[in-house]
Amino acid sequence: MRLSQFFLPLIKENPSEAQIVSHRLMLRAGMVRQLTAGIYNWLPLGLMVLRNIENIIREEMNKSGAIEVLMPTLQPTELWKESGRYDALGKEMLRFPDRAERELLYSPTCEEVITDIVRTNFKSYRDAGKNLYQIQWKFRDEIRPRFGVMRGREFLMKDSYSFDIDYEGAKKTYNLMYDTYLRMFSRMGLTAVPVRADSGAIGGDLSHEFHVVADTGESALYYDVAFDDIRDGKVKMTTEEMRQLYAAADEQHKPGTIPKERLREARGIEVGHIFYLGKKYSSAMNATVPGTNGENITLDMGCYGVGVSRLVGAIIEASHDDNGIIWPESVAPFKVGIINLRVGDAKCDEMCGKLYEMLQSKNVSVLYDDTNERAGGKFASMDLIGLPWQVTIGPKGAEKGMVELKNRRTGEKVEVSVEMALDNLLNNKVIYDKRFLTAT
Ligand code: 5CA
Repeated sequence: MRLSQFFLPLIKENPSEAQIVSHRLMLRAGMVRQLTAGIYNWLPLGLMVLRNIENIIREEMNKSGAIEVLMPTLQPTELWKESGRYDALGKEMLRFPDRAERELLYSPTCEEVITDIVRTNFKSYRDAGKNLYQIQWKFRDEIRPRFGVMRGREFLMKDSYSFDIDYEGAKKTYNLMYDTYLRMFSRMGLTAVPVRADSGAIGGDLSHEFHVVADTGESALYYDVAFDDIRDGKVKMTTEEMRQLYAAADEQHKPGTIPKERLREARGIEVGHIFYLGKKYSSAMNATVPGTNGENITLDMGCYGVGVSRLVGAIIEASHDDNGIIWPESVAPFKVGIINLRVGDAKCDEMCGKLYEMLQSKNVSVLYDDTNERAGGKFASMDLIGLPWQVTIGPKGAEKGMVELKNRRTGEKVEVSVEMALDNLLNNKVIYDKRFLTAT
């Protein structure tokens, strides 16, 4: 993408309405714009990150055997009367009549609809053991939408729902999701601490929240120091071992459960939440299948949510510096930014153009700053939007066929030939490996 043809409305000053760094940076980097309280437009750069996060989630869910569906954002309220939850969400649930005066609601979550799909389409115990998921917009009329996409009213969620024959099956699926979530968040460059949690209006008696540790987090976390050691690479553990460690959020914390010297307290952003639901919805809504002897089996359920749009903010909270965002490569909107320091200079234009085409032909996503802005402004913008790699080409270097390659995270810069820059970017060689640099 050429910057001159892209839609990237950057903001130089800190927007006064943003209280936390991720919200500030998302506005400044032209990723989102608020339409009205807690409801956001996603501009191209923001949408690219959102899609990348979605794809990681989709891949990991598919790997776990879950199957994707798509349910509507609007639902009839009858199903909620059947499940007994019509009043449970209060004013958070947005309801309105259609032209025939039938009451609809904008889905805050989908237990009722998916249970309805399953009860009408599962014919026998052989259909059970399935985990169905979607990535779809939700609406909750939060009293205090704040921190940008972190607590929105409209937000994107991955929600999945599993239907097993018995408790053993449901527990297995729950544990599989626990493992899947750790893998999924780690692919996004995050360390998520799973904590025992309250299941609130969703229900059930076993639930874990997955939190990204950040000072701006809305929840208080209490956890075993081992989680920090795992994050810092000091300790390796299986997820089975991790499940035995102490971790709790807010009111679930029981002081004195582990020795003081092992206890860590921090703030956390909840990016995922899994629930063992048991038969709460399946018995209320009669989701049963005939078993081997024709007996009626009420399905054993679980549900598993990920805050997809919230993750965009959470990743920025976990990965930024004073100059802007630092995208983990797995979710970056572009992998590489090319800065042409002298647009109009034949050599600069030619080198930039060649590099741009080469990278594109190898399917490396690249944003080429071919605008007439001053050098200082170009550097600041490129740092702000946080692409993992920057290649700067100016007249002096171009004369010798040299470019400057910068790693956004470490800040390290090296002057290398354009071929070597290309080799680095295509083969993921690290620029600070001095042996590699001197060998050529
Ligand atoms: N039905 C279950 C999961 S399938 C459910 O709704 N769980 S939840 O209420 O915990 O939401 C799942 C995830 O959505 C949360 O962990 C959080 O990351 C995200 N989320 C919830 N509310 C908001 C909000 N107002 N803004 C942004 N993300 C939110």
